[in-house]
Amino acid sequence: MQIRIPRGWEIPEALATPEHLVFGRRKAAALGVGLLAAPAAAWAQQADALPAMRNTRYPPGRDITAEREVTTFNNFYEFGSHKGISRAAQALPQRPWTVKVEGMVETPREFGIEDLLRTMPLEERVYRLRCVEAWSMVVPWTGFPLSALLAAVKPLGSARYVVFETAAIPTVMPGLRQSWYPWPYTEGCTIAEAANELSFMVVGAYGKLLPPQNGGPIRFHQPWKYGFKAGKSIVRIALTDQRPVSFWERIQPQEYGFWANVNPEVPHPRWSQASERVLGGNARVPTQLFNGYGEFVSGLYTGLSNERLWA
Ligand SMILES: Nc1nc2c(c(=O)[nH]1)N[C@H]1C(S)=C(S)[C@@H](COP(=O)(O)O)O[C@H]1N2
Ligand SMILES: [Mo]
Repeated sequence: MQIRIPRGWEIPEALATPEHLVFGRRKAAALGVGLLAAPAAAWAQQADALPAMRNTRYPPGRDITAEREVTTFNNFYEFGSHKGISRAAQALPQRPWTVKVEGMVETPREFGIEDLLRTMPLEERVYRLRCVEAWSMVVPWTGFPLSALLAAVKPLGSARYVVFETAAIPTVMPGLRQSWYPWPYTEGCTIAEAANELSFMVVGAYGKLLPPQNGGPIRFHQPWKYGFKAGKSIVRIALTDQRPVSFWERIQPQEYGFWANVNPEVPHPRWSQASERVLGGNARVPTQLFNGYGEFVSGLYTGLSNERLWA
């Protein structure tokens, strides 16, 4: 079956994002102005629209989590080490925003977020996200395959890893004052994992631009790995031949490693990973190997039995 995915530039004019409005709304929120007048609020809602065709190759097998849950229960330590950071995160300016893609590539480039929205092959994917803390959610993300971005810079044959570096802006991120954390938040994966079709750069959720608390304007997601691998608000992607040591691995290497593939049979040192609480209720469901994405990714790990693949 052919799935036709609309390109960014095929978004109907009426639904395209008037930049000043989005920015204005964020700025209003950052200033604590709160709700705009009703007609302006309706406009602002439309300004957030980011329509894209759903790719049905990855059926989630569970109900989509309510948008309200996903946008108000977050891990984003730059804004504080608790789940209630969504309001504080509105202070993160979403425009202008650039992502450098550099290191071991033929043509290093700096992309403006608007260029990515216009030129990358946007589609919607409903993915499960399993946090290492044993909660999970199901989110309709809008984005594009990481492979499409890497193709634009042409990785060198010598590159072995992809490193994701996320924003660190002290004026708007109170969490950065917790100076014992190794900021900026950094994550990474192998080139083979990056090339996997599931590796997804996320620029939207629920048919709208990605809100800052979920990592707007651009984050990463590999749904077969624990959520901490999914760096938010990315500013730099570097290709390298050195395995990166990521944020959590630096803090607590016994508990959080490089691979962090979901496995219900390998407990965290302090809790079981056998089941997970689905956001929006107290129901627990069994956790699945590779978070249920084994058919797409298990082949990445053959011959790596000496590696600690599961944490
Ligand atoms: N920059 C940054 N990215 C981050 C984190 C963070 O603290 N800072 N937390 C991670 C963790 S532990 C999880 S579970 C997911 C949560 O994403 P969500 O808030 O959209 O649910 O983001 C990940 N990405
Ligand atoms: Mo997490």
